[in-house]
Amino acid sequence: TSEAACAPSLADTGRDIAPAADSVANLREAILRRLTYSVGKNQASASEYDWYLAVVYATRDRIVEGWMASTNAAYVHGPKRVYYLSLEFLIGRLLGDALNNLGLTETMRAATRELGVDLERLRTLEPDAALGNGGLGRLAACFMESMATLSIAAHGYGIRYDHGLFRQVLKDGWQQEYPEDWLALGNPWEFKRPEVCYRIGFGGAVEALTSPDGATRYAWKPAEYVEAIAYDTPVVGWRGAHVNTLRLWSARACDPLQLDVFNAGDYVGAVADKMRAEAISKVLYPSDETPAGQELRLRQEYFFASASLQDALRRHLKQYQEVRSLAEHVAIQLNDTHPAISVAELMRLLVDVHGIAWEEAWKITQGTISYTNHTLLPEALESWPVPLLERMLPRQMQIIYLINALHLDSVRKSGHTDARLIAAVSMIDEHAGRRVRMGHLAFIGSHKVNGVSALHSKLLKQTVFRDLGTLYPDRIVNKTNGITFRRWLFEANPGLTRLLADTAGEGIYDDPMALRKIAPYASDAAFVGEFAAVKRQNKVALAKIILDRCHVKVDPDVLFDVQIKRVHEYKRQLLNILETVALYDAIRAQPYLDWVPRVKIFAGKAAASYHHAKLIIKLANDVANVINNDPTVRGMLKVAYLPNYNVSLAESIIPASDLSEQISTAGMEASGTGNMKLALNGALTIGTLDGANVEIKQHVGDENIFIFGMTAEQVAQRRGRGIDMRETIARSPALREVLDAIGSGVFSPDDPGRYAGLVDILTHHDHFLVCEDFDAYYACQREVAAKWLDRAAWWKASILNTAGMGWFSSDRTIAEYADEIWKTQAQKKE
Ligand code: RUG
Repeated sequence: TSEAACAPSLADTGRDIAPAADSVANLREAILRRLTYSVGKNQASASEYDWYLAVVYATRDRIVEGWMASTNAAYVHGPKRVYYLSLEFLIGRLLGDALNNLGLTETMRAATRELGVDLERLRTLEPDAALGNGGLGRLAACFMESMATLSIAAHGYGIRYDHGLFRQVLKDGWQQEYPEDWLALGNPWEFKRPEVCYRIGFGGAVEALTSPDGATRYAWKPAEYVEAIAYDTPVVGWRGAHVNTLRLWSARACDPLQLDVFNAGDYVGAVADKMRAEAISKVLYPSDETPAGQELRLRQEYFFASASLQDALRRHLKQYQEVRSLAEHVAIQLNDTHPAISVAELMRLLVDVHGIAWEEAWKITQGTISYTNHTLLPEALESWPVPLLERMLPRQMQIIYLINALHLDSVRKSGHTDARLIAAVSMIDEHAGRRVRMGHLAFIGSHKVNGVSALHSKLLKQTVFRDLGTLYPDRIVNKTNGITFRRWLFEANPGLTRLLADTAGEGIYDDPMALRKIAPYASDAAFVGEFAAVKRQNKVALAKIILDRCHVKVDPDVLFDVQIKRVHEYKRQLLNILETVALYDAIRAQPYLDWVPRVKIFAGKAAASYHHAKLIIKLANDVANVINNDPTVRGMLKVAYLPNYNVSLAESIIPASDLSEQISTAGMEASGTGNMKLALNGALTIGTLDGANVEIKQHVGDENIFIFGMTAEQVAQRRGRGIDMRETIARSPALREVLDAIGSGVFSPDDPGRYAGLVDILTHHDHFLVCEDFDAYYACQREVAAKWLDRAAWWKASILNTAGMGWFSSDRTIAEYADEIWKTQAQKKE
């Protein structure tokens, strides 16, 4: 397909970054053996997909021994183990990653060439493993790779969804969702472990049992059981030195069917229980920062938390023969509130199953668990109705009540009796029907709670966890997110990687801070020329993808202005669209001016139920239609909305970007990680002082980033004055004109009223302050254009972005977690 033809080439460095001992002949023979004995084909009859399978198996074989060695060494040397519990892992493709980390890319390329197959084409046959919605899931995938790279004995635990994030199709500009089927042809990376199987209970009742010594024990008798079956994927670190496991759980009914019902002729009824059980791992919830609010979601959360904890305890018992020392040897990280039920479940397992006294079990739980918060948005902070928890997880609800009672007792004992404070720190929210605040449960059950950027962690202390933070002042810490440079630089941008290594030395492969060494070349004409040539080559490749998928022809020499992320009001794609329309108006009004030609590139999915976000996608496409077909703009401005944004598409867009749009309402984006990937690849950021933008500014230098708009404090103040924007709009003729045009149907002649509601919201209830920031943003975009015209200044800033981004390696982030939260070190050599 043309998709294959347009994909960036696999670590096309001309040499293996981390050369391995394997020879081309060895690999060629290994592929052929796998083709014959695992795929069951000969060379003459093998399809491209058969070759792909054979190549993956041959690659995987080179990981497995290291995997076993790492696993054994963890038992022998006993480093503290880390369990990373995440409902999402947004992995993408694995072949390029594995080859790159093993140092086998070029050897494999040569081996496949000798067999008459093209490695690039094979690579594009791999479906993206999209078991996540966005930044949170991608962060988990980067962390897995960094933990392996740093030789930390870690397991990732999550759910093996049959269907990951939906496939987005744009039909007449409207988002349509289709199920994605990444497992349709099997998954050659994973190992099914049918023997690793846990029974997960739901519903039923709790029985109090009094033992002969008079003590009361509680036994949960679930009404229903579902089995959790493990599937393991090895995660190989940089240079292949250490391999960890990503263990994903699949749900299976205890009985495949009800035979009596089947024999009575009710074939559908006979498998109803099986369907209900297996629905748990059917689909990833397509929500990002919006509450799913579904019972099935809670079943998913408990299912994977319980299976993972049972598995961790089993491993601990095997190694240490008792559970009391758990906190000494195990760190469990909760990735967001989704696994927060783990606090109650670990208590249940320790107290009810392993017979540990409550106080000791609580110490163990708190000592073991820590929690990462990823959002301040109130609607994304999970809470579950008490009656639902009571019905689905009755023993866990009892435990939550008891944890809460003891917690509130200790609050009162420490002298805090104020009713407002007690209500605020209680795990039970009494406001709108009784609900359990899962963030509070995670906070109280953890020894450390972290935010994901300096600003976010500061705001956590001031807002959602203000009162809890005051009671436990040492608990909240910051761990600014990071990205793995192996995927987001070495693999996604091999041309740039080669240039950086040639200039700054091979040290950049192991020490991201060594990127600083290219700073002195930021004005060196020869280096700038090569840097620009790499960018141009990447832009040519992206232009092909845009032509192919959007039918928009773009000139690779224009400014590529990129906003790629989930579509959400707080991320303010709308602000970008309004500016696009204002620029369109300005170009038409004064066509003779020296406009900087640019293409606005958008990509991103909206949650299926988020109608407003879907309307924003439609607006971007409507605006694109009008502008791209208007001869008066003469290519000065184009708009392209690339459908079905995923990890692989990001790998093509990011190396080709000139300008990175990070324009969220200040205080609302916890961190962002796309901002880091783009800046690392030399895009200049236009952004607000939000999330990790603040730290990116510190690292790349104030003069190499475009900052505009209100700060988080100013946002709070502005909202305090109300969010009616009529006066603001009245002061801005450009904004008025844009809103009039959109609201009156200039971009939707087929349905002139389509955007009347949207404009009405912006005018009267502009919670995300799009209007208030509009003028500053428009002005800042003109500064961008001015800088673009000064080519030397632009390239200097671009190079200094790449040079300054070393700190944002996820290796640094993971090292901080290991030191300050998990208290673990690299595992000794296998
Ligand atoms: O929105 C946040 C991003 O700012 C952040 O970079 C990412 C990783 O920390 O997590 C995102 N996020 C938050 N995704 N889902 C949530 C809901 O809590």
